[in-house]
Formats: sequence, C-alpha cells, structure tokens
Amino acid sequence: SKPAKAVKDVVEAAAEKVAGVLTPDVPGAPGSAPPTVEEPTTPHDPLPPKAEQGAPETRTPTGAKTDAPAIAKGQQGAFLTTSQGARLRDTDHSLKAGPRGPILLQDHHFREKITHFDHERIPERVVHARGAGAHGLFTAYGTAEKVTRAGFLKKGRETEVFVRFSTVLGSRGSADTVRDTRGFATKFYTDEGTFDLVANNMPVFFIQDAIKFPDIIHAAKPHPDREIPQAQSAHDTFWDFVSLHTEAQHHTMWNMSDRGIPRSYRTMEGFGVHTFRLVNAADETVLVKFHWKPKLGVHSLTWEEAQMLGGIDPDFHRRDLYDAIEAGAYPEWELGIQVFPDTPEESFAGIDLLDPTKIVPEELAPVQPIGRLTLNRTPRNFFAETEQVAFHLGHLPPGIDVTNDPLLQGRLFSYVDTQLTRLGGPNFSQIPINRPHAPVNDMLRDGFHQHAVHAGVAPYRPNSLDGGNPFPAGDDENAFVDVPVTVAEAPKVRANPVSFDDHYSQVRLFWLSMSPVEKEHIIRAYTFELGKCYHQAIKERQLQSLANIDPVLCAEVATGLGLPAPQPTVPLAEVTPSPALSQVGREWPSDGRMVGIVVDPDADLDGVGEVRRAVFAAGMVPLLIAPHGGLVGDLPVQRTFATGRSVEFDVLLLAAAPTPTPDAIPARDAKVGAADSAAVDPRVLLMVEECWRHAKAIGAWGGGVTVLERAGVAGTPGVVTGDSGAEVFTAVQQLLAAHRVWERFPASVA
Ligand code: HDD
Repeated sequence: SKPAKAVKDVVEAAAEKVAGVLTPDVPGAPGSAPPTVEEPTTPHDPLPPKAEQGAPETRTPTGAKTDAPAIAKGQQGAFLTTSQGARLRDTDHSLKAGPRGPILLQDHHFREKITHFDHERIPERVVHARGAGAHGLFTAYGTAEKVTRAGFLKKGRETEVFVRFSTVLGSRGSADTVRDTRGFATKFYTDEGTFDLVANNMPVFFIQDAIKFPDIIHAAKPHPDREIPQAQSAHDTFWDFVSLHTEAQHHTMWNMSDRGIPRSYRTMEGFGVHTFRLVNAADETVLVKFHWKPKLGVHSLTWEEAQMLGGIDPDFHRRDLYDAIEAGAYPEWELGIQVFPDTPEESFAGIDLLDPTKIVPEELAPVQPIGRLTLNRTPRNFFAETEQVAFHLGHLPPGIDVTNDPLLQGRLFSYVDTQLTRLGGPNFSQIPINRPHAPVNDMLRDGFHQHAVHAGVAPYRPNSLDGGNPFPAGDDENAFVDVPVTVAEAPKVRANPVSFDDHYSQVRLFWLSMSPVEKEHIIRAYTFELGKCYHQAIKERQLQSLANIDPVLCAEVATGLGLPAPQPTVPLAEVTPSPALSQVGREWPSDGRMVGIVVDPDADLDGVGEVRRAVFAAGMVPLLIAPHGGLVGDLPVQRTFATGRSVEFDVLLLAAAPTPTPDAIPARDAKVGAADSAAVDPRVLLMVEECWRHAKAIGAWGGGVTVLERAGVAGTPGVVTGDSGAEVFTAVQQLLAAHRVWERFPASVA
C-alpha cells in the first residue's frame, strides 16, 4: 500500500544517509575502503578436542555404554545452526523493522538465543558452591577383599571415577585459598552401582546431628543483611555459633590449623568422617573409616600466602589441579581404611564411632591401604561435568553400608533433596556425568528432564504384562545388603548418647599433636579471626572454650585480643598426642613442586638449561621468570616480573640480578632505582623477600648471589648458594623434603 511504500522509502533513504554520510570510514560501508583484515568466510572444521582428552563418558539414560559421539549436540559440522539444526545466515543482528526499527517478535533466532542465555545459570550449591573436578581411575589392591564384597575393591579392578574438590562457604566465584574446610567428593562408577564417597579434608565435623546443619551454615555464611564477609569464618555469627555450640570446637581448630589453607588439592588428605559398615561375602561386618592419603604429602600455604593469592590468583587451586593433570603430573592418593570390630557398643578404644566430632588416632588403628586413585583427565566442559555432578551418600554398592551416626543419617536425606532444586527435578541421574556405569533397570518414570524413552507398559511390581520384569535379585545375585543391625529397644527421643557430651578432649589431643610452628599458626589464626569479630561477649566465650582446651593456647590468643585469659571450667583431658596429625617433622616427596627461576640475558643460561632439565627429571615444574616474555637465549620464559609472584613457587632460584626495567614499580627505597647501575629490579627483591618470609627454600648462583645480598637474606637458614645451578638445585631439593624452612618461623610456644 501507499503508506507502507512511503515508510520503506523513508527507511531506505535514512539507511543510505547513515551509511554514506555518517559512517564513511566504517569498513564495508558504501564508499569506504575495502577491509584490510579479511573475516573468515569459508567454513572451518570445529576445533579439535584438547590433546589426550576424551569427552565425558557417554551412556544411555539407563547406563549402557554407547559409541555415539560424546557431544551429541553442539559443535557438529561447520555451520552455525539453531537448536533445531536449521542453518543460520546471521547471528549478529536481530531482525528489525528497518535498521533503526524495533526488534520483531517474529525473530525466532533472537528469542531462542536470548531465552537460552537468560536461563544458563542454575542455583549454585547451598554449600560447596566453589569447586574443581577431574576424571580418573581407581585401582584396587585387593587388600579389602576380606572385609567387603564390593567388587570394585577386588584385586586389580579398575574403576572410573570423577572427583570434585571444593571449599564450603564461598560462592561459585569466590577465591580458592580462603581459610575453610575443603570438600573431596569421589564418584566411583563401579559396575555394581555408583559409590559416592563424599568426604572432606578434615576428619571431624562441626555438629553431631544433621538437624544442626542449617544452623552452622547460616552462622558461617555471610551476614544476612550486608552479605559479607564472603567465603570466610572470620566474623561474629560464625564465632557466635561455635562458642555457644561447643561440639564444634574440634572441627573449628582443624580450620584454624594449617589444614584450613591447603597448598593444593593435590596435597590434601581426605576423610570420609563417618564410620561405615562393610559386609563381606560371608555377611560378616566390620566398621571402617575411609582416608585418602596424597602421594605428594600433606602441605599447606602460609596465611599470608593464602591472603595474597585471594587477590593475585583466586583460581590458584583450580589452576594447579588442571595444570598438573594437563602436564601429565597426575595427582595420586591412596585410599585406606581404619578397621574396627563391629561390636554392639560401636566404639573403639573408648571412642564412640558414631560421633562425627571424634577421630580414632592412626597410632591406635593404622590406615590400611586398599587402592590407588589417579586423576588423569580434566573436564571438557565445566558446567556439564563439575557443576552438574551430584553426589549422595546413599549411592552405595553391595558391600558398603551406613551406620547410625546421626550426621550420616541426615545426610542420606539431604543430598538427593538438594538436587531437586539445583538440577531441576528427579532425573538428575540421567545427566551424563551422573549416569551409573552399571546397567540401570529401575521403575522410576517421567518427571522433568526425562531423557529415557522407556519401553514396556508395566513399571510396577508384580506385573504379568512385562513378563514380570524387572525381578528382585536373589541371595546369590549380588544385591545391595541392608545389614540387619539390631536397633536397641529404646523410647523415641530427641537426644544424644552421653558419650557425645565430651567436646574438648580430642581438641586438646589435636592441639598437643602439633609441632611448635603449627601451634603458632593456630594461635595466630584464632587471634586473627576473633580479632575480626565486633562483639566482646563472643570473643570472651570463645576464649572460655580455648581455656578448656589448653591454657597456653588460651593465654596467647587472649594476649593478642587484649583480653584476660579465663580459667578452665572442665578438667583438662589426659591425652596421648598423635604424631600422624602433624604436617611438620616428616620427610615428604618433592615431586610436583613449582620451581621459580629468575633469569635475564646475562645469566648463566647453560646452567639454567641444566637446572631446568634436572627439575623436570625430579618430577617438579620449572618456571622461568624474566624481564620480558618470549625467549631468554633459547629458553622459553613462563613468567615475567609483571606476571609472576612469589606465592606460586615452592622454591626460588636466582641465576641473575636483573636491573630494573622501565615498567618496574617505584622502588620502596629511593636509592634502588634505574639510575643505580647495581640496582636489582624491585620486583625480584620483593619475590625474594616474600619467599623468605614464607619460609621457602631459596638458592642462587652466579649473578643471583648479589640479589640475596641486596635483599639481606644471604647466609640465613634455607638460603643456599653454590658454584653451579645443579649444585644449588640439589641443595634446595633436600630442603623441600620438609616442605618449608620451618626454623624461619619464630614459635612462641613449645
Ligand atoms: Fe555435605 C555438599 C561433604 C555434612 C548437606 N557435602 C557436600 C559436598 C561435600 C560435602 C564434599 C560437595 C559435593 C560436590 O562436590 O558436589 N557434608 C560433607 C561432609 C559432611 C557433610 C564430609 C560431614 C561429615 N552435608 C552435611 C550435612 C548436610 C549436608 C550434615 C545436611 C544435613 N552437603 C549437603 C548438601 C550438599 C552438600 C546441601 C550441597 C550440594 C550438594 O549437597 O549436592 O546436600
């Protein structure tokens, strides 16, 4: 019609005006010069998968393996399509009524793209939101065969696994190195059904009964009004709760110890916390506690490193895990069990095995290795795998059963329940990462996100229409065993056993098992955290708990807070320390460590090359730090003075004394500047200073020795020099066996 034509004319005229007058220099606009950089116009093959990385395991919704490509959707073929597979010509411009007009509701591609984007996020986990996962393999030693019928623990059996490490308190985007407990959840895809070992890096828990879980988490999460602080316990509500609820004191001290700030996921122990019940082929039972022992030893950050890393590299642990796996340095742990007789008392050496605030010292019940875990593949897609993985304590294969630990019992409810909101319905076990590798033959049907196309008409029992299928497994057909444990005849009560009332003896045991330097760290952690509280009454109440644990600890923290130290209100427990709890004073392997090497073009580059080879040969990772990127000589540079910071290295080697480059931050000391020809780049001096303060081994040869002198650390403990790089490296490697040069930390307590 006429008016429509008029509009069209106006629009076209306007478009011409815009193109020709207002934007003559825009590449591609009429009259403008042809573009100098050509955009790709021909289809390319999709990017190949990362080297040596398969896709997530592909299973049918019922668990059978399939040969179909793992990424059944997305990145198939060269052309962009809609979700329905129709090829698209343009995804950069919405369909509009003229170039300046409004978007048309008709634009199905626009609506699909934006709607999908709008719904990309799912609720983060209510706890353990921040995590990192990896695939791996578990190989059984066969040593558990006597005590459990679980097939995956038979000698030589290999089982695929997925592990997710996490912090507890922080949101999905929070920093990795905060002071917190770490989750260590493992999904064993056994051929008899999935086994989830949902563990932590600490062997005890804050509460004895799951009904208190919302309380402790509400107290520890950010304050409800301002939603701060993020990912930490250094605030009033946390200390309010743990000082009022003294069964939390044991776990709290683990958090205040170096265990609360691990060096790496690869250097953490893991603990199943609860006591589990194993059943063997003869239906005999034992009680066990599960332990993961890292091959690289148990190591922590210093508190200052942890704080610095929160800003310098909030992804420190995630990056460390992925870098190690992708470099082929596969992290390993041994799974072990402490075994106890299954007696009616459910206790061992006077320790109630159903109390999750208690450990059984390894000296009383040694951890017996039963298999090895190797993480060898990083996820291809974080969301699909790490975010959607769903663990549950009730995922148990035949041969492993639960006990009446009231924390464990409550967890058996919570984990499935939480997935209903988080993963949007009851079919989350059909998500690829959650699919069992054992065949599934359930009678669960329909529901949101149902992916299975179930056959048959009779998902009920008994039936005659589907031939009576599926059948319950008989006695010899390897069904899950609910151990017929006798439940004592007792009144229904909301109460704990009396043994649960001891809240202090094992905290004292932990404290007395620490070396002086670890005690010092614990004192400083309490002093820091309570120093961040505003309420005097909370500090005083927590000091009372510390007095009941140990008067020296209490006095030191009280001094730091400027408060009087109270007297104990309970007799101090007589305990025997457990050396296995300490990380100090042991010989650890040095592989997997990061060795920073400061170089510049004047350095002894042959010597550096030799050290690099020696570092690789020792299973460690050399990182060259130079004034600029690219190459120094023919050696590749991994970090510059701008991108490298001391906190990522376990050891610092200096092969040069680089002078400041123009981008060096102004020196703290005005005399140290570009004008001074003997000056060392202030960032290198800072690196040395920080490494020294964090008790790291430092070595230097050639020009590097000058740096030690200028930093004022030459000749101090753990600082070595030599004639060659090789000699210096050998010396620092020996120092690494202790992890740090502990004597540099002054310890005020014995
Ligand atoms: Fe829990 C997640 C470990 C007590 C309720 N828990 C979660 C994760 C780990 C643990 C490692 C993260 C799993 C993952 O990576 O997806 N939780 C523990 C340990 C506990 C413990 C070792 C004590 C020994 N948890 C506990 C209690 C309750 C929960 C007492 C509730 C009554 N935990 C949950 C949860 C989460 C969870 C709300 C959040 C996300 C999820 O489960 O899948 O259900």
